[in-house]
Amino acid sequence: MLGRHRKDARPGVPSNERLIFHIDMDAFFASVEVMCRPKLKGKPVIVCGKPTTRSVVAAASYEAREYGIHSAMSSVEAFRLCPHVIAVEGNPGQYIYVSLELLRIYKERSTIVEPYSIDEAFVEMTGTECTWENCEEVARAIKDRIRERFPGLTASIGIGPNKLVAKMCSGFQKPDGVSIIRPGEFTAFFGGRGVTNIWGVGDKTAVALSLMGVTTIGELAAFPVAMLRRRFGIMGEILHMMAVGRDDTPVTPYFEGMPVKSMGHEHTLPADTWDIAEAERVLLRLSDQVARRMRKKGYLGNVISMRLRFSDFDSVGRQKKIEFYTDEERVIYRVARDLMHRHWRPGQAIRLVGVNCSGLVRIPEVLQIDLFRQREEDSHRKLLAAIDAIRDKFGEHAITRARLIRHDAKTWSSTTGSRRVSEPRFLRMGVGSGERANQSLMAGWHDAAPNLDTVPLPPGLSSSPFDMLRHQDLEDRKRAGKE
Ligand code: TTP
Ligand code: MG
Ligand code: MG
Repeated sequence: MLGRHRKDARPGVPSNERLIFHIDMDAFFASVEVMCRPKLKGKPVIVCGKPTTRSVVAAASYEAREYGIHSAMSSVEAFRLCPHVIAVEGNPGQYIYVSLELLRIYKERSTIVEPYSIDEAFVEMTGTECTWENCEEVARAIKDRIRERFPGLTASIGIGPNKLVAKMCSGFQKPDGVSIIRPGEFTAFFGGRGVTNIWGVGDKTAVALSLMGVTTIGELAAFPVAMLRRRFGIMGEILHMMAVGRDDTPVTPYFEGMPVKSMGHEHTLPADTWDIAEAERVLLRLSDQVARRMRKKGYLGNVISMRLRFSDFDSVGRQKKIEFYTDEERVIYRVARDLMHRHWRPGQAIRLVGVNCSGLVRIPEVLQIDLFRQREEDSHRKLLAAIDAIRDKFGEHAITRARLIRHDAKTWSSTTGSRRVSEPRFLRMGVGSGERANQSLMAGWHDAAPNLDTVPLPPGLSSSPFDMLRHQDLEDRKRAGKE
C-alpha cells in the first residue's frame, strides 16, 4: 500500500520528519524524441523550434552535451560545436502527454504530487510506506516504472527532508541518478559549494553576496542574519534559511477538478447552403475558436462532436472519441469534418454548423508556460508567447493548415543543407521489439467508449497523429523504394 497515506500522517504540513522526492527527467524533450526514433539512440540530438537560423536549443541529449551543447544555445552555435548533431523539431503535444503520464506514475506512490515544470515534480512521501530506510528502493522502483512505460526515458531523483533539499540534490547524479540527503546532512553536502547552487539564487544575488565576502553556502549560513536582512530585506532571512537547508513550503497537488465539461461553438449561416466546402470553412473557424478557448483555459479534450442543422430544421449530431487528448484546431477540425462528411447527404441544405470538444482535462499551468519558454524569455509574456507559439504553429492560416495534413516528422542536418524527412517519430512509440513495438503509446490510457462513434478514418485522413505518421512512413518507404 505504498500509494496510501497513513491515517495519522499529515502530508503537506511542515514537519521535521518530511520525506520529499524531486523527480526531474533527463534531457526530457530529447529523450522523448529518441524514444520515438530509436535510430537516434546514442547520437547527439537537439530539440529545437522551427528549422530557422534563429531557432534555439530546447533540449540536448547527453551525447550532444559532450560537445558543449546546452539548452538555450542557438542551433547555429550547436551545429558549429558538433556539425553532425541531429536537430529535431519539438513536439509539444508529445511532451505534455508524457508529462501527464509521468504524474500518473508518481501518483501510484503518493496522493500528493506537485508538477513543477514540464519534466519535474515533487512527490510528498511523508506518511506513505516510503521511509528513509527504503527510499532508495522506492526511487529505483519509480525509475523502473518510467522505463517500463516509456522505454529509454530516465529520471534523476533527489530525496530530502523538504522541497528545497530534494530539488537541490536531484541534479547531483544526472543522468539516471538517485541522490539522498537525510535530515542533518545538508551542510556536509552543500556547505562548500557556491551560493548559486541554492535553488533560486541567481548570478545577481551571488554578486551582491560576494561583495559581502560570501561565496559559499557555508559562509552564507554563518553570515549574521541581521546583516542579510539589512541588505536584502525579507529575502535576507529566506537566504539564510535556504543556506541552512530549511524549507517549510508544502507540496501542493495540482488542481485536478473538471468544472468545465465541454467547450463548443455553433454558427447559423447567413443563408442555407448546399455547398459542403462552405460548411467546412465555417467548421474550421469554429474549430479554431474552440481550440483557442481550450488553450486559453488550459484544457485538453478527447471527444469531438459535430452538429448540423438543415433547412428543414432537422438536425444531426455525432461524436467521436479519439485516442489522445488535444487542444489543437487541426485535430478538432479533421475529426468534425469527417463526421460532417459522413452524416450530410448532398441535397440537404445546411443551416447551422456546430463543433464541440468534451472529455476535458486540465493542464497544469506550469506545463503550458514552461513548454514554450525557449521561444520567449520575457517572463510577463510567457503565457501569451505560449498561446502565440501554438497559433503560429497550428493557427488559422491556410499555410499552417497545410502542415497539418502532412504533419511531417522533421530531421535536418547542417551538413546536407537541406531538410530530409526522417522516420516518423511515432512509428515505434511502443519501442522495443515484437508485440511491444506495435503497441500504441496511448494503449491502455483511456479506453474508447464502446457506444461512441469510432469508425476509423481513411488512411491519411486519420484524426490521430500516430496514424498520420504511420501513413506518412508508408509513403516515405514507398518513395525510398522507388529512388
Ligand atoms: P530541464 O529539466 O532543465 O532540462 P532537460 O530535462 O533537457 O535536461 P536535464 O537532464 O539536465 O534535466 O528542462 C526540461 C525540458 O524543458 C527540456 O527537455 C526542454 C525544455 N526547456 C526549454 O524548452 N528551454 C530551456 O531553456 C530549458 C532549460 C528547458
Ligand atoms: Mg530535466
Ligand atoms: Mg527540469
